[in-house]
Amino acid sequence: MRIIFVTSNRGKVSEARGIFAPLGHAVEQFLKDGLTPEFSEPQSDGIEEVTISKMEQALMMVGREVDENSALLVEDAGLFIDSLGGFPGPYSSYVEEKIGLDGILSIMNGEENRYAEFRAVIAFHYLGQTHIFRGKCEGSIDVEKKGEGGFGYDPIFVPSDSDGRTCAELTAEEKSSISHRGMALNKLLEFLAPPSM
Ligand code: ITT
Repeated sequence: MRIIFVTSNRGKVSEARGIFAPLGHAVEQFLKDGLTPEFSEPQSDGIEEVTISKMEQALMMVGREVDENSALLVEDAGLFIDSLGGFPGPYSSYVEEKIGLDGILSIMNGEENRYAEFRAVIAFHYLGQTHIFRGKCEGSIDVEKKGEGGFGYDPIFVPSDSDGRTCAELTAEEKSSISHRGMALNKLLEFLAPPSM
């Protein structure tokens, strides 16, 4: 199957490729006139609502390119920090752009409760129907940035299921095996090819 991932984020695309390519599904990033698309994201407390809005926009952008051998994929993700009441959550992209990881680290300076979780909601549109899958990854905010891999908040996020390394210090395979996106994409894979009994 040809999966058209409508996103401006190359990191998301390469993680999806790592999961789908071994199973023979091609993941391509949608480009309009050679450029990655930009979504207008509704101001909303729910990443599910944002994902649904992204799918509506994606369907308009991609239009006739979706045939019976193609599917559309969009995703909204966010980092929810417990001591900040779930901030930045749905505003993660904006906050990363405006204050960056250093800004989050300084807001968290001296905070003992460092619990946080990544959440992802993906929408998959195939044969005229949209299906929703969710994933989450629990962990904590480190006191400094570590690692060169991954993208976004990975250098400051330590998943509970790892050995103390940040997501940016994990290999792509290690991150996908425990990440919010990996969990949501694996649910999608099961939907496409349920394990035989
Ligand atoms: P699209 O909306 O175009 O798909 P985006 O990067 O704006 O791309 P989101 O709206 O989902 O994506 O924003 C999520 C924010 O959370 C953004 O700042 C990402 O860098 C960050 N993020 C999402 N998944 C992440 C991950 O697995 N590791 C680290 N940061 C992540």
